[in-house]
Amino acid sequence: MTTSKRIRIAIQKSGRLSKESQQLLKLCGVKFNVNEQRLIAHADNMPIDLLRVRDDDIPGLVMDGVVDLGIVGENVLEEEQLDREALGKAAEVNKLRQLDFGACRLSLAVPNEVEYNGPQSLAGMRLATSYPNLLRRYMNQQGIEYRDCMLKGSVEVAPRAGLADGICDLVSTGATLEANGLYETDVIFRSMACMIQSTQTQDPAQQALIEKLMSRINGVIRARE
Ligand code: PRT
Ligand code: ZN
Repeated sequence: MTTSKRIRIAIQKSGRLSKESQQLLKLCGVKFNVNEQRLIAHADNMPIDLLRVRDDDIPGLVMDGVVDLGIVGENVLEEEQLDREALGKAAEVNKLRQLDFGACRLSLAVPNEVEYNGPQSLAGMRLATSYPNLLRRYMNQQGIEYRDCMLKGSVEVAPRAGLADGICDLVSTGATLEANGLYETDVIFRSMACMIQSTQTQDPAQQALIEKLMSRINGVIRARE
């Protein structure tokens, strides 16, 4: 694997995807050491640089061609695509494959005391979310009017705090909903981590390296199945 131009891969700096993203690359033979203070980690044995950023920044960095590859949740990717489409901005990426970690679902949930008889029960509610575009798409498909309340964090406490009637948030085990006296009513999006590529990669050596890396990723994931 030799090429003059290094490829850049954006991964989550710290959070639910960071360990597994790093581990996957290491299992593919990419040797690097992460310095917690540094944004960039250079691989020693391949022309690959890792860019460690907030997960929300990853789709945009790939869409703008700032980095070649990114590992991000499909939820974050889809939300950013809808956001950019609404603004008429470039939103194209090549989704190379779904990965085998980061499983979660984006769901609607309401307080235990609220009765739910189908999506119409949510009509007129104020819903707290960090995913306004995915929420809007679902509610429009269902033909339900609602109001939103944008929160980047602490979404699950919004109903108890009197900020919202229900929420639209990520769920994996359901423990957070339960701890906050909420129950899940509608699953609106199912998500895994995925590998995305910029549509702007042109250098054939870089493309060859990306293909080699993806074939190793396929092998690692197949072996774990
Ligand atoms: O700092 P940065 O912006 O990079 O990180 P972040 O805080 O935005 O994201 P992070 O690390 O929480 O999640 C990164 C990605 O992991 C998400 O975008 C999803 O693709 C994926 N993922 C998988 C999850 C979960 N599972 C998950 N359970 N992301 C968040 N959660 C949260 C959820 O928001 C809720 O607060 O966990 C809680 C619910 O979990 P359960 O198990 O109690 O249901
Ligand atoms: Zn984030």
